[in-house]
Amino acid sequence: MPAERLTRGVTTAPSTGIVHLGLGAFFRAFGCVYVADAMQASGGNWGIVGVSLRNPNTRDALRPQQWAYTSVTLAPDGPQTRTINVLNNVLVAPEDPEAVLATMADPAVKVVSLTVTEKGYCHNPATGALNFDHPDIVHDLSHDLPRSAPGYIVRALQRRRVAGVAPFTVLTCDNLPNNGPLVRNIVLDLARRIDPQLADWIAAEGRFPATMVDRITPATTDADIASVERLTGSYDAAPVMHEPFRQWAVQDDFVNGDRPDLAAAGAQLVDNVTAFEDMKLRMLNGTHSALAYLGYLSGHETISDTVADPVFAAYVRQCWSEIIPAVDAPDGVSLSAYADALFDRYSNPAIRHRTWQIAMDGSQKLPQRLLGTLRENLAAGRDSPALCLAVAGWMRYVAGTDEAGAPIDVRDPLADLLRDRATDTPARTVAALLAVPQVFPADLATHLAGPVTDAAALLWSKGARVAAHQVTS
Ligand code: CS2
Repeated sequence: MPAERLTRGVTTAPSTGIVHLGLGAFFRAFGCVYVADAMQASGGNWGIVGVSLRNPNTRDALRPQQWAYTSVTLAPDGPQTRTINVLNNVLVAPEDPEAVLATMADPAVKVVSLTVTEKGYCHNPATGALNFDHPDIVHDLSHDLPRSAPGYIVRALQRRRVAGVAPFTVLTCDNLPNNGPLVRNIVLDLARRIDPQLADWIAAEGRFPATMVDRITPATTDADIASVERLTGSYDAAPVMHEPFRQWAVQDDFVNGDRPDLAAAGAQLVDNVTAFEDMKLRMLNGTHSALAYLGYLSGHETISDTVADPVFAAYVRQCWSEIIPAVDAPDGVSLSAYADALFDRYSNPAIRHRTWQIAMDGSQKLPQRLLGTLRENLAAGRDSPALCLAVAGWMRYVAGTDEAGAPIDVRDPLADLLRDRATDTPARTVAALLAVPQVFPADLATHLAGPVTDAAALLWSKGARVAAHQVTS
């Protein structure tokens, strides 16, 4: 007999205080759980309306469940499940942009949070500035009903200003450096082209706290859906699977101080998030990307499979030894203990986090994950052979063929351009890819040319696994 469908049942929905743009598995496994815990501890009207900016899949899966879903904590000693009941609705932006704007303009909404991935900010990753040539931005400049996340924020703030309503706080939860100031600049750039007075109002009244978000959340698979049905006895079309660990550092700067009691849920409300962000982006996301490219090229399907290979276990520790000198630890944090904890998290065999998933969108990720560290190491005269190999690994990967000659399904907004630039020899491929200004500022490219060409020569001739072994001292 088929299991019954999960539903919210008699649980009443909290009224809406948050709109979330980009409702993927990560935010449902992370922000929604913090908000559920905050409301359980301290109450408040912080129900969430999720917005999908692209496809209707999440809405269609969750609607028959009255927006309830299962969060599954994948501990090494077995899973734990919990029903999350903080969503009030899911809107699909391309189907009904007016409904999205009307909800964002509702005075009851105090916070608009975002996980739209790096590329969703429509900016130039190498400079952080809004890309006015981006097709969605070109569209949003001349239409009241937008397409892009920055467009939705600006047009909704425009409605609030006209109605005499205070702005909402924009709470970015993407893995970008200085994510609060970054999204503030992008929003102000766009607003200024639409209406300079609107931009002035946003600059004066708006708030854009920076955040550091952390919870490893692989994409949900059909096998996960079947296992949740076995565990809970109910069918859930869209559960989320995640590790036990979670960390959220949030700059405590909200319009009128209006926010859920995130501290009661275990978040760190701090004045300055930069040290947390740099540590996490460089030490976690930087090594995630390094392991993703080299692990994939070596035939490893997941991060836990990759670090179970002793060559890559040593390689990732070599990466941390190159990264740590370029990170200022947050007060009271030991970076070597942080690295040890990351190694344990990566090794969790219950987490099937595919190298292919993390390898996605590398052109948008490399600057903040690897290139900032490399820039500082170069300036300080420190060699970074393992990190240069990671950059070469990305180049080999985006060239589009694996070491056995099979095609790679490269997902990246610049995929075509990158594949076309990759050529016959490693040296020429490195030169052509270092000349992509969206990824490599020209001065950095000049300094990286030598060490990345050496790493590429090793990688192309010996393969990723042997190369990783050779750069590990
Ligand atoms: C990963 C991140 O997919 C990726 O690029 O590096 O999603 C990572 O799992 C999270 O940032 C962990 O907090």
